[in-house]
Amino acid sequence: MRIGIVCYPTFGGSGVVATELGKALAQKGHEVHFITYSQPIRLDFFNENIFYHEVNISSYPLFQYPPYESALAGRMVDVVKHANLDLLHVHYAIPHATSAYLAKQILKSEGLNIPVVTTLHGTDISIVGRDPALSPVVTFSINESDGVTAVSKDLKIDTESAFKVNKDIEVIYNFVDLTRFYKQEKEHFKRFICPNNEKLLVHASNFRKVKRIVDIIKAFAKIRKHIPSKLLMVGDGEERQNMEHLSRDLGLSEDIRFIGKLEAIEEVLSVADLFFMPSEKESFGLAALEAMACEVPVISSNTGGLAELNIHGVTGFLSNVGDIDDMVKNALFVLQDDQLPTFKKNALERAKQFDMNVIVQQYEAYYHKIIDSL
Ligand code: GMT
Repeated sequence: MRIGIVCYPTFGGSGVVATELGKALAQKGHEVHFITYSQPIRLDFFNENIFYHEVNISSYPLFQYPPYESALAGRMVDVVKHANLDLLHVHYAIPHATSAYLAKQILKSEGLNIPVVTTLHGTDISIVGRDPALSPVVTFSINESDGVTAVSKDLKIDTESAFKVNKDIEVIYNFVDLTRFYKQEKEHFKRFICPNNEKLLVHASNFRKVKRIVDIIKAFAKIRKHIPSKLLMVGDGEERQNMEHLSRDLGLSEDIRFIGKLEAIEEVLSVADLFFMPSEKESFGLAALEAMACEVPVISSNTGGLAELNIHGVTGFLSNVGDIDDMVKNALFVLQDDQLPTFKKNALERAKQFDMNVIVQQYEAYYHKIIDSL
C-alpha cells in the first residue's frame, strides 16, 4: 500500500505512535509518506520506503494566525495525487481530521476518492476537543472519516459519550518495539545515579499539567523516607521549572534529577525499578508500556485506559487520581526486595501483549477493511 501519515512531529505520544507505525509499515514493504510541519523526531535515518513532505505556510502581514489547516489540506491533496496514495491516516483529531476532510472533498471534486482513517489519541478527545469552539468541528470530522480508531476501550467510550459520533470506533492499542525496548545491561549507569544501591524511580512525559508531576515529587518525598531511592525525571514542558523549584523547596535536589528530553529513554528504563504515571487523564499510557517492556513495574492513577495496560497487583498498582498516600503505600510494597523481581517479570509479560508486530498487523487489516468498504 501507499499510505500518507499525518501527525504532530514532536515528542508527544501521538507523534511517536504515528512515526513508529510508519517505520514498521515501511519495514514491511509499504510506501509511507509523512506529511507534517517538520521532520518527526524519531525519523532521522534513510529508508527507501519512507518519504517526508513538509507543510509550509507563507507568512503574510494580515495573518495573526497562519492558516495551517488549509496548508495541510493543500499538501495532502498534492501528495495523494502525486504519490498516488491508497489511504490517508491522520493521528490526533485536531486539526488533522478536519484538514483530511477538506482534502478529501477537494480530491472528490477531481474524481478521486481517498479513504481517510483518523486515530484518536487522548487529549484531542479528553481535553482540547471539548472546547466548545472545537467540539462541533471534532464531531463532524470524526463522522466524516471513513475509519476511526481509538487507542483504548476507555477512549472509545469517552468519545462516544462526549461527542455525537455515528461511526463505529475500532480499538487498536498502542504498541512497543520489543527489539528496542528491553532491559539492557547498563549497570555502570545505575551505579552512577544510585552510588549506594538506592532504588531508582523514573517518570517520562512532556511535563504538562495533565501529568500531575507534583504528585510524583510529593510521593517521592515520602518514599525516600522509608527506602533509599533516587528519582529521574525525563522530558521537558510547561511544568518543569515549577517542579524543579518544588524539589529544591522540599530539600530533594540531591535525590531528584531532571535530565530533559532523551531520545534513548530505553537506557534509563533499563536500570529503573519503578515508573510513575499519576496522570489526571491518560488514554493509554505509551510511556508506561515502554517502561514495562524494560521490566519496570508501574505505579499509576486509574484514569482513562491505564487499567487496560497496568494490571493492579500484578504489573504494578493503580490509585485514584491524586491519592498520593495510596501511591506511596503501593510503591513501598513493590520496591521490597522480595516483591520486585515478580513485578518486573509480570511487567514484561504484559508488555509482550502489545508487541509492535501484532498491533501493526491490526492497522494493516483495518486499512484493507476501510479501502474495501469504499
Ligand atoms: O497527551 C499526551 O501526553 C500526548 C498525547 C498525544 O496525543 O500526543 O498522548 C496521548 O496519546 C498517546 C499515544 O496514543 C497515549 O499513549 C497517551 O496516553 C495519550 N495521553 C493522554 O491521554 C494524556
